[in-house]
Parts: sequence; C-alpha cells; structure tokens
Amino acid sequence: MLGFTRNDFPDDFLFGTATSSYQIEGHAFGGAGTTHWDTFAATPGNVVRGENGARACDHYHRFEEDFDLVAAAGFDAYRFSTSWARVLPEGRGAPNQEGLDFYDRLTDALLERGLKPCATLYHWELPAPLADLGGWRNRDIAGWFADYTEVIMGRIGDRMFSVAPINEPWCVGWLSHFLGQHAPGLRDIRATAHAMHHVLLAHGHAIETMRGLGMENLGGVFNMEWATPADDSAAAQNAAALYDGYYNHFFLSGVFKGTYPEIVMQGLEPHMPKGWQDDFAIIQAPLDWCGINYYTRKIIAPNDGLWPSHHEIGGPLPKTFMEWEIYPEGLYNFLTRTAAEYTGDLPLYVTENGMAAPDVLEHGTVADPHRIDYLNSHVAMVQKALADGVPLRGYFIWSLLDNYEWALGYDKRFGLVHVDFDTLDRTPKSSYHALTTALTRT
Ligand code: GCO
Repeated sequence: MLGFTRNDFPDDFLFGTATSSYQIEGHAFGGAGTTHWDTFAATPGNVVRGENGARACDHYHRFEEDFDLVAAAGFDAYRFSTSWARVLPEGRGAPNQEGLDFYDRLTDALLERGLKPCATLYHWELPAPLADLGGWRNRDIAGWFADYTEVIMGRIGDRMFSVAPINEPWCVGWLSHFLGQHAPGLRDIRATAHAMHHVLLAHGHAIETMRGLGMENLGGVFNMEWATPADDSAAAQNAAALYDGYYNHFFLSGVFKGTYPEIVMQGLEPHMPKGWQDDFAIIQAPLDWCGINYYTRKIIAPNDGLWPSHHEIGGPLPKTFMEWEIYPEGLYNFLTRTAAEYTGDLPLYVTENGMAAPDVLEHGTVADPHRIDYLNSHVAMVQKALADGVPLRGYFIWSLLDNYEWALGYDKRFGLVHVDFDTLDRTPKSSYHALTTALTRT
C-alpha cells in the first residue's frame, strides 16, 4: 500500500510518469537517423551485451496502449521526449515527415486521454552527423539545436503543457565527456568544459526560440545527487563540496545566477571555450519552472589523483538494483535548497524519481513491494517540502515502462509496468496497482 493519496496534496498538484524516446520507442522504426547512442552501443565494451534502442519497447507502434495505462492509473501528466534524429535524421536540413507525424499523433493521443503533455527536446540521442562535427564540443550546436526546436515545436508546441529543452545537463556534459560512460564516451577535460557550457547555451537558445513561437510554461530539468563527505576531515568536506559543485550547482548557477561556481572553475577554467563569460544573457533566459531529477546520494572521499582528486566509496544504506543507496532525505534537501538558493517562488517539479529492481513476472503478476517502499519514502519528503512552503507543483515517477537503461542495457527494470522484451507484453506491477488506488479521483 502507498501511504498517501492525491487527497493529501493541493488540488492542482500533478502526478505524472516519465519516459524518454530512445529508451522506449524503437529507434529502428519510422525513418529516424543514426544517433551517437547507436554507434556508442555498437562499439565493444560500452554497453552491457551490446544492447541498443533499435526495438526497445516498440512504443513507436504501441503508444496508444501505453497511454491507456498512464490514464488508467490516474496520472495527470506524462513526461516524454522527442528524438532529434527522428525529426531531423541528419540533425539539420530536411525533416522526416513520418517522425513529425508520429509526435503529432502522440500529442493528440495524450490529450484525448486527458493527459498533460510535458515534453523534453533532448534526452541524449544526438544525430550521428552532428556528433561527427564535434557534437556538444562544437559551439554551433546551440544554433543546430535551436533550429531543431523550431521544427518540432512548430508542429506540436501549440499543445504542450510544458517543455524543457535538455534532460540532465550533467549527464550530457560530465557523464558523457569526462567519465565516458555515456555517448560519445569521451574522457577529456577540455571536451567536458566545452560540452558543459554549450549545453547551457543550447538550452538558452531553445528557450528563446520557443518564446518566439509564443510558447509558455518553459523550464529546465536538472539531475542532482546529494554529496556526503566520507568523514569529518576538511579534505573530505572539500571533496564533497567539489562534487556538489560540478554535479548540482554548476548548471543551476549558470541558468539562475549567470555565473559558474568558483570551486568548479578552479579545475575547468583553463579548458573553457573562448568568450564563455559573454554567454550568460542567453543562458539566463527566464524560465517558468525548474525540474529536479533525484535518485540517490554519493559518499565522496579525497585522493591524491588529478583534479577533481576524489572518488566515490560505498555507503551503508540499502541499495537499488543500480547499486544506488536509498536516501530520501536528499530529495528534501534539494527541494528546499533549490528554492532557497536559486529559484525562490518559481514552481518546482520532481521530474524524475524511481528505482530499478530485478522484477520478475510470475503467474501473471509482478510483485514490487520494494518500489512501493521507495515511492512512499520519497513522497514523504515531497510532502515535507510542501509543508515547509516549497512551491512544488508536481511529482513524476521514472518510469512508465521497463526500458533501455543506457550503458546497462535492458535488465535494470525501472518501470511501473513490466515489459517482456521477447514478446513486448506489458504487465502492470503491484506498484502500478497501488498508484491507481492512490491517484484515482473519488
Ligand atoms: C535520467 C534519465 C533516465 C534514466 C534514469 C535511471 O534522466 O537519468 O532520464 O534516462 O533511465 O535516470 O538511470
């Protein structure tokens, strides 16, 4: 049982679930162009079992059935992303009409079911021809992204409830260019500094483009991990502060304050693109809301290595199938801190929260009491933040379906709905049924 119902929340508080294009659609269908995730996954050693998003959940052909499930659970809103390479197979130039038609039908299918469409324009599948030109390392990406924004939002922007340009700038910048764990798999500090800045420049240009189309309710979606120092030493405190700096503060600070944190610039400044200081007028394009994706915390210890001179160590808390510690307090900390330090009265949303488990289908049902516990403990923090006056307007669960968990392939199951990746059958898990009870309006 869930320990809450929607009656415990303000009337206009939105409950939603979130997905992303490459993780569910089936990228092989409908004339989409090659992305850097296709080529990253085709390179040995990058993705578990070499899995990719070619078929995924075949949402491309089954979205109506999937949206029936979203509506039947009592959700108000659905967060999805549009694929750049499906809309513009070459990244620029001629659109793929089939792709535009798909997102048009998808939008109407949501509206027909009374679901609010909440779009993200980029959830990591960069068209390969743009990756060839340097991708996020190339400043021109801000213009390419604005052009893509114009094409896709020119078609569906009139019906969106909300839009955010880029999902999780940290993942686009640091995870993909410094840690090399996501496409394009680089491990280069100059590439990182350029990508981290250009991703915000592209964000700002896309916001301006959508304002030009007359659109409203535009925001940003930032992932955050709470950083806990490994011990009480000053060195451990500094190590955690630096992690907090490049992970959590960097992007919010750029967008809401027009500056980057000093502690991060100590390492990145020599590698920044020329003239970066002059871009904040665009990066700071005013937003209508801010979204926070939250899953876990990390425990950070200092070391003698090269900057950033720290590493993660294992923690004592119970862990999800991702080996991520379950630390609900971090969500509360981020909601209150973001409002206090960055966004003030601006509406906040939890745009992603959820957990992976090795869920199995037995006798036609999938029992996931662990997920119900996870949701209970995190929603309690949402309620605590609301009680403190944080202007929180909604909570989105990652994810509707078991899906392609990037470099970890298909066995990290995050869904409220189980997917059999052979038959593609959908089976709602017990967490889905519990949510239906909690969310259905009575
Ligand atoms: C994320 C991602 C998802 C992941 C999820 C679990 O936005 O981090 O949006 O793509 O699947 O976070 O790792």
